[in-house]
Amino acid sequence: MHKQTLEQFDPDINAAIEREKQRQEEGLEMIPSENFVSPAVLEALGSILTNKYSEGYPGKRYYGGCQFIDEIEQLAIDRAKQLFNAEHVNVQPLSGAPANIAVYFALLKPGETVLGMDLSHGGHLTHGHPVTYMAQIFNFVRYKTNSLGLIDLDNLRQMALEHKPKMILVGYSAYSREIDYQAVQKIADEVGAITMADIAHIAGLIAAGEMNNPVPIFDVVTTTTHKTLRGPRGGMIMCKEKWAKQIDKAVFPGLQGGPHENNIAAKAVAFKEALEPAFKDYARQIKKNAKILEAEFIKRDYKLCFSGTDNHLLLIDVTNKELSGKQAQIALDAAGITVNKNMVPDDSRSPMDPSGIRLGTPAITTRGMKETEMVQITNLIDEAIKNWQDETKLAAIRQQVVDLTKKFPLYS
Ligand code: DSN
Repeated sequence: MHKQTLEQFDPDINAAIEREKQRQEEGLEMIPSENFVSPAVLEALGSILTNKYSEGYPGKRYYGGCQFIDEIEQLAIDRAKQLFNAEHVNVQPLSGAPANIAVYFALLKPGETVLGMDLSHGGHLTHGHPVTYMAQIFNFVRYKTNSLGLIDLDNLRQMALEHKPKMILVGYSAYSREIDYQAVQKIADEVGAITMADIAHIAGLIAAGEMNNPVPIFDVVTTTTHKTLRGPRGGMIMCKEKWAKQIDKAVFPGLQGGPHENNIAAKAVAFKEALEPAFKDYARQIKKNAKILEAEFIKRDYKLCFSGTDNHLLLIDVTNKELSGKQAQIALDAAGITVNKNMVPDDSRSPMDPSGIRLGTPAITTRGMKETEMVQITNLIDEAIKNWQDETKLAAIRQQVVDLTKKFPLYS
């Protein structure tokens, strides 16, 4: 093999990475599912562990030479157990979607019914949206939030009694409120359903004790590790010991091949970070920052879905500002502020040009931004939305964004 650096061997890729680095440094990253990992996480991710095959689990591998890999994967498992108070953990899922799919295959037979949240009310594609293959295999019945934007537990119970689901699924990707897991478990017990929570968005807040933890209550909980948990891009499944064998078999050999041990090592590093007291301060600040945004947007007459936020994200219907979610996303991009267009509950518009934008505070909080910056950021977003057709004004806002981000350097 050659021993040139990336810059020497592949200047094209190197230059594109540098440009992306500059974009991250100089922009306000407000997509609520994104974050910035620490240099230690990056180092583990880019390590020589990527060279090793290790199908199987610690102590039970199909390949030789796994003694150090076992050590690393076991550390990741042990730290995740401590972080979430879990009985059993599988750290091998490559990301959130395969983690969810593995759970369905582990615990359901084709045709069985799952009660899951409607996508436009905050659910996720992998929770049974008709475009997914899972929707062809299992029978997903969708519940919705009520007019206040809350999960209507009486309605959920009625639907559970009517449809007799094998599984009830909670945990969302565009929902901003707390979830009463005890109440959902009670409904599941009444109809004999398995409980599953997908905590991908809020895992970091849960780990820090800032939101309710379903892990000790529910049968199975999936998450990604790269959102509020601030680890590498990847997935994880936690479950009660009684489901451990089925879950592990579904991940490997049921769905995946060799685990990505560089990724698992980076997960272990992120879990160590999340166990530190400083992570609790981080999670608390994520929520505080989101609350400031909530108040500031309400002051400026923005329409917040679900009547506000209890976590890290806000879903805003921007149509009262005379533009669509797509137009808002494009304007904000031009201003150096990254959000994503998003459906709002019962949206009359299409997913490619919906009524809303979804934004959140995990990444800007990682940079160290606090209350003062949140007010400033709301002003910048409001200005960009008001002037969404004015390229000169958007460019001027972008300069203010660059000036702001310079005060909160990331990797430089
Ligand atoms: N794509 C993720 C999000 O942005 O919420 C969920 O998978």
